[in-house]
Amino acid sequence: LNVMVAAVMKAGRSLSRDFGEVENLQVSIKGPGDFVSAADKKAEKILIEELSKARPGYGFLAEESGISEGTDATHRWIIDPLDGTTNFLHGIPIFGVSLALEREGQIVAGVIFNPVMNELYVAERGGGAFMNDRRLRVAARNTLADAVIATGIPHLGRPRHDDFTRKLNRVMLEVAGVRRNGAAALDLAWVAAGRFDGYWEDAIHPWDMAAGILLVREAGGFVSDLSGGDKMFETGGICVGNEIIQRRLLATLAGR
Ligand code: LIP
Repeated sequence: LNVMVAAVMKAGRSLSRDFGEVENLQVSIKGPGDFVSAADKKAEKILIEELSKARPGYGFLAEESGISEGTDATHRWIIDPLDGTTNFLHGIPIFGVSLALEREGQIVAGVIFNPVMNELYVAERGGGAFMNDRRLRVAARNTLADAVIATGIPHLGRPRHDDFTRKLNRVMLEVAGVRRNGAAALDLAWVAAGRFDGYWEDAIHPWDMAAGILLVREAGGFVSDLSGGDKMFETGGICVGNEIIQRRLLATLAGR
């Protein structure tokens, strides 16, 4: 965890500096509605350099550079150097670095850092979840009518728009409020912190969710894919909350 925190904070400080001069950054388009900037690339380079120095041989799954096999087949870093790229490029201070460590296919540590809000989220399997050293618990609200639920809205070039609006309609009618913050890793961290009561999204990537899944679980929350299984990475779908909210949200999404 010390290695992870040091790497994430270094990458986060780099993002902070670039955020101050966001209008001068080089931006390229990966696909419709999907951007990458010099800031993402710089932060990813910092993470890969720091982590390779500290743990030579571990493999990587990184948003910008993809998969690289390590000599150590049991460990893999999962990296999103800048989650919330669109926010970042619009000067919206809701973005962060997300880093998880997988051991034999299981997420064993996760760190998420929002450098603007100076919030550092840390979780280790079996060791609890923390934000700036404060222990986290998911919210205790147990009816959807009291719940604030976060989601992600598909953008240009993303599949399943109709499916999303159907699901949103069902949820809207049941809950106290719906939010769209634009950074999946932070959405998950905010569920762990009890700010959001639940969160669902479809068509996101392992790097958006790996660290956040562990944070939610270690904060006492429940996590599944959109069918109630554990194929979040494979399907890109995720639904989280405390035991009751997670179950009710899943049922509402499915129209039950
Ligand atoms: C983004 C997410 C956002 C989600 C987008 C995208 P990026 O990640 O965190 O909330 O709705 O589809 O995946 O591209 O900024 O790392």
